[in-house]
Amino acid sequence: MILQRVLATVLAVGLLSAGALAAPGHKPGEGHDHPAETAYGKPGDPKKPARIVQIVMRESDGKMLFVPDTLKIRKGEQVRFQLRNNGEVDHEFVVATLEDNLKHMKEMEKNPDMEHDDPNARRVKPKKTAEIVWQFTKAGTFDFSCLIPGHRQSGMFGTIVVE
Ligand SMILES: [Cu+2]
Repeated sequence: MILQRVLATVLAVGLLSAGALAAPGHKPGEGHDHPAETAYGKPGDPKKPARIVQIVMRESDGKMLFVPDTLKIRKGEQVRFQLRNNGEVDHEFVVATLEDNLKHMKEMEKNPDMEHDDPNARRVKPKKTAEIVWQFTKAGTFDFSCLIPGHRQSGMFGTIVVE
């Protein structure tokens, strides 16, 4: 009977999925064991020691800026970015490759209300603070930017040299 065969298949598939869920290291509801490694490093471990780098976001005379806007980091170093928005409007801190950030900036221009929930990005309200812990596992020159439309063009970007 066709119906019986279909039921048998559904049952078999059901058992396979249950087996996959029970596989070691992939317990349902648990976080991912291996944070995504990117070209510019990976999400840090907040429980491990980190170098503290304070970054202020603000506006000044029609410009928008990060202070400081150049950082030197040792390869392998974990950094706790302490972000503080001293400005009058929302700002973002997004660390990535320059290429990724420029691409992302174009997407934000098309979709200004885009919300981020990424380990490499934080949005900070005026007079508020936020943190990102990031480990720079690869040498290179990377970018940090505010990708709210118009902000990067107003000067809101910086450079991270990892060596
Ligand atoms: Cu901004």
